Amino acid sequence: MAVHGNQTSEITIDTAFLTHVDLGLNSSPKFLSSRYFYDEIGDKLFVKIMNLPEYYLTRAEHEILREQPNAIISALGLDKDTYFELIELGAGDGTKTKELLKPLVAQDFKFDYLPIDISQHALDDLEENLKKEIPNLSVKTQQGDYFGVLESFKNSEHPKVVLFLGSNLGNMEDDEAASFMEQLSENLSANDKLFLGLDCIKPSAVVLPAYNDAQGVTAAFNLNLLNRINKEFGAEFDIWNFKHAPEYDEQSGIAKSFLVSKKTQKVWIAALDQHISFEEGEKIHTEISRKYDTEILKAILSETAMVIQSKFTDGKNYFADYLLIKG
Ligand code: AVI
Repeated sequence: MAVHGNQTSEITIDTAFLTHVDLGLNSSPKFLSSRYFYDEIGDKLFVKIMNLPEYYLTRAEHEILREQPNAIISALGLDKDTYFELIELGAGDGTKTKELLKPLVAQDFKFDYLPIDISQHALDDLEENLKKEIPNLSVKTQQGDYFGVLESFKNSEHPKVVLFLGSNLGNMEDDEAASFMEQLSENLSANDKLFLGLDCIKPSAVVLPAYNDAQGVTAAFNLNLLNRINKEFGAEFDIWNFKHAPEYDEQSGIAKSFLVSKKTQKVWIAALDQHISFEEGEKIHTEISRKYDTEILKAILSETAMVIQSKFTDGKNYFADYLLIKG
């Protein structure tokens, strides 16, 4: 939808996001999805998060890929004479993936690397970087949403290895994760593989600081959602009137992030032509970061044709990359 603010400027409104804000802030309890964290500022804050001392996830998974590439390659059971497609869901900056790509190229495997991302900009940066670092790698970027692109490969007769790293599955509620895995499985053929990175259940003393760092970067990441609503929908959130509040339940392995209203207040959202009321201490649930163990993963996979073949962990057992095979 295009809204003409005046004769010279045109603002495009993300209607799906606006509908979500309307639904989430008019619900009780209030919620907003972490899917909307990732605007230009959110992307930059997430890169900072990945380098924070408290955010162990990226380093732990990088260690697995850096220390065990040959064990992973041999578990993939690839035949050197058979071409395969190496598909990555969510391109990122490729830092971790390069640990696999380099030995695959050096060992003369026949494959194309097909990173899928919604952002063409992210894909262009990745492609340029890979050209410099691994000149013999064949990269075919795929812009679009995961399932749209996977659907287009569905009938390819080539074996596929799909990478879904970074515990991104953890940002889904369990029912959503289960239907995501069902859909993924339906787009694969028998013997195709999925290499799935998941953060493991562990004590609160390790998990909570990762979502509540001393420098306040994660707080800024969470609060940026309100800034986004201000910019895109003419809202008047004063972010100083909200605070970032993460919680973690060791028993279930579920971390949740909230924005908590510091006082009773009403906030105007112009694009909704509405005031939203907050009580003092009222929470907006903004993110789930589920931690896994093998039993939980098995439950998520129960309606799919995917089975766990092997598991790779870092030295501290903080993170696990599971190799799944479609039966
Ligand atoms: C992208 N995702 C796996 C991150 C996580 O750990 O849930 C997003 C994040 N949220 C706060 N810090 C990092």
